[in-house]
Amino acid sequence: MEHALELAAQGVRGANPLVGAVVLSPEGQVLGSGYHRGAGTPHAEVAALADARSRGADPTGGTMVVTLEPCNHQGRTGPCSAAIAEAGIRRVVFAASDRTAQAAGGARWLRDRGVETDGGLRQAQSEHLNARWLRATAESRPFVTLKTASSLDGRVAAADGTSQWITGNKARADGHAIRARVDAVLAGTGTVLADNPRLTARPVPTDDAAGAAAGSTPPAQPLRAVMGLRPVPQDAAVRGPGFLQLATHDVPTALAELHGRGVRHVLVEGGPGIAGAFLAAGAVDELVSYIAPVVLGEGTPMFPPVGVPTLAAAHRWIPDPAGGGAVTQLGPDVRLRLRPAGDGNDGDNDNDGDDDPAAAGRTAVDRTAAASNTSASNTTAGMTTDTPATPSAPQHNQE
Ligand code: AOF
Ligand code: ZN
Repeated sequence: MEHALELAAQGVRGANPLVGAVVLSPEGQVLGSGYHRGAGTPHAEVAALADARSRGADPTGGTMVVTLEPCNHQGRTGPCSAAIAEAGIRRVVFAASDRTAQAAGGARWLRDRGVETDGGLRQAQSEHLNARWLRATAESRPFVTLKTASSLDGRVAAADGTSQWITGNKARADGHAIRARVDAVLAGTGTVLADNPRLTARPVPTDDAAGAAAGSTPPAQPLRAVMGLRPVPQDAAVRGPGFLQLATHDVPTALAELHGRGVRHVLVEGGPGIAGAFLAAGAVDELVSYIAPVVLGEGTPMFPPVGVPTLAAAHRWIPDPAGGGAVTQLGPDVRLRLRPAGDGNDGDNDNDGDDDPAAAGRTAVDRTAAASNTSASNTTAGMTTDTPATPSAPQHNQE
């Protein structure tokens, strides 16, 4: 199970949880292993069975060790429960139960067919790994990835408002690759009015083979959601099939509407007002921050005031190694992948050294109190406005 958990962490965060699986022979030898690589790709159990077969191994009579109870539903892929039964697996050991309405019940289904099942082994680690996914699921809202692209000094536009391009091609290509695997991309009306972005996923030419390969197939297109009350011009580039306006300033309302349309992973990318609103609402599950080695000195900051009057109230983040590393160099730029601290998902006991004692003692409630302290002066990017502190400035270096 420890190995399955390590495998799980190689997956990419989003609509689905991180799940890893190992198939053992009746004698306890590893026959194959796998992990889930994101929504629409094979589930961990199916990947592990395929791995075993590709090595010429027969899983009949063996044991499936998996970090999540096998799903019992036909979703984007088939039910793992049936795949496990068909493979002749005799025993399933899993960590956490699947409590989603759609996929739950796999262990029972297997038991009813004579497969021995044991749940709860390393359950806390599995749930810790997927803490924010579990939270988003429990709140019936999409998993939220916030993307920022800034200068070294945290600015998304120069003093004159120019913002294209702070980061280089590789970082931009990476951002487009995220767009291609989310269900929706969200920006504020301010960004749409200032920058007229398309918000589509497009191949960005880079000079390496991976970039060329990515450019050979048209990427899947996310919904394009624009949040805010100001009208989106009829000739805005974001319009067309797949466009929707979320006519609200309230983050939970916007997320509920997206969820109702089947969105399970939303990429929030602009501008600072929207970023601040999601942060203040505690609704950022993952932060992907591209940082360019550029100093601007002045210009639009990536976040507006977010209710942090003192260091102890800071929004703290923890490097997230899932999906291939918390820190990645992309050409001249750096990508940080971070998960929020202080939300009940730290204070962990996984010995990965990522516990943050300062953040662990601070709760979301403390932060809410800090936010309301400054909201009287209307400097916080709360849920009552989507306009950043500098509404006339372009808000993001995006297309
Ligand atoms: C598993 N193994 O590796 C994962 C599971 O839409 P789908 O078909 O991709 O199903 C997604 C749901 O299946 C997800 O919400 C969660 O309940 C479960 N994820 N289950 O047996 C896996 N990723
Ligand atoms: Zn499954």
